[in-house]
Amino acid sequence: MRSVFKVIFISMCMILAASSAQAADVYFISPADGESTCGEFNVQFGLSGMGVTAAGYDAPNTGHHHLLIDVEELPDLSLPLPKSERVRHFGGGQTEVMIQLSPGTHTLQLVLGNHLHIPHQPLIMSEKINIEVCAE
Ligand SMILES: [Cu+2]
Repeated sequence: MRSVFKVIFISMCMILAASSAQAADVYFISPADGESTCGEFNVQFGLSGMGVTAAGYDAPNTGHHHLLIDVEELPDLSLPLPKSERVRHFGGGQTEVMIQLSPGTHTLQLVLGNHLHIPHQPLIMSEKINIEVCAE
């Protein structure tokens, strides 16, 4: 009988662990999808179910933000994310940034990466949002 309870307890722990991993979510606090903006604007990154840490620190259940700007074709997500103007790393553990983009429509997307800049598996990626930048 005791071993039955042990199995049930272990199973419940595994379910809880799995559901907490699935609960991780990355999202934009701002701007909102479809928002119009002029000039420099603030992008705030939201994360639930995990913690933010600086790149290089291998702490469980943590990662750092990557902002994808106008990225239509995702890079190989099993490798460290490349670093460019369109794939920006926030390896200092930042959760927001001021950016300026050319007038027109742009897409923004967030991807969480581990201490080696490799996206987590399963992926922790935001919806892709659209923003409209005005011509000043
Ligand atoms: Cu990175």
